[in-house]
Amino acid sequence: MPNKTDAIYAGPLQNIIDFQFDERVVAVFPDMIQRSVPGYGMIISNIGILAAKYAQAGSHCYDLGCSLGAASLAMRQRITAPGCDIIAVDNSPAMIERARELLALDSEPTVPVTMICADLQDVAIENASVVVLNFTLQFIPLAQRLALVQRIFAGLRPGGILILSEKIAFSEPERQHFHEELHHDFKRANGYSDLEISQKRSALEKVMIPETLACHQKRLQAAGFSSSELWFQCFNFASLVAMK
Ligand code: GEK
Repeated sequence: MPNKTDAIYAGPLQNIIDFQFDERVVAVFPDMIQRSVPGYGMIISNIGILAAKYAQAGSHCYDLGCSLGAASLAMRQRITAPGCDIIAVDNSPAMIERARELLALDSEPTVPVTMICADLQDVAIENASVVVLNFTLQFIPLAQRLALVQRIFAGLRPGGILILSEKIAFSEPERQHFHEELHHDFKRANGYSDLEISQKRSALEKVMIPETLACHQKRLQAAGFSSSELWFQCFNFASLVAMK
């Protein structure tokens, strides 16, 4: 399947239904995420670098909400610790089906990757050294986020890390406006029209809930993480690495 250009919200829509990770999104996903998330490619390659540093021999590395497995593939290329494997989870059957096809194209399999189609809430996290939530926590209901981060903390070995990337919100309206406008400029510069930007925003409104950096950091601390470092931010997109 060639990588198609995202035009899902290009025409005027009568009814904007809640965003879903279905076949239509899967077909355009690499294009959609590159043109929508500032620094996406850089974040993916640095997840590989972080995983190479923190993956411990004989441990599991998790990619929760893996979509097409970009972070798993980056980790797989870089991890050298012996006896590691990668467990990639997504609850969209269309995503996992395509992710498995892409994984099979990787001609030199090194670290084994298991792709699981499941709700990440139902997957045990154990003997982990690296856990990746790359733009996934924002889709988990607010009330369930602390328990999930606590479960990740409990499943990590000492010295293990959680890489948490999210679209973020700002409590001060002027800062929110500043970053949001720049993000829209980024999308316009990547060829999205104002109509596409506004229709996609409506589709995501109820399913993707961004929080402030302070809120994420407080939750990580409450879950037990000894520190969390902001290692990437561009406009309203950020990535933290939290250490156990
Ligand atoms: C990347 N990490 O390219 N259980 C499992 N998967 C879920 C759940 C859930 N409860 N909720 C949402 N997802 C990827 C990008 S995309 C981010 C992540 C975006 C999955 C959902 O099916 C989708 O594939 C992914 O989380 C979010 O590095 O598109 O903005």
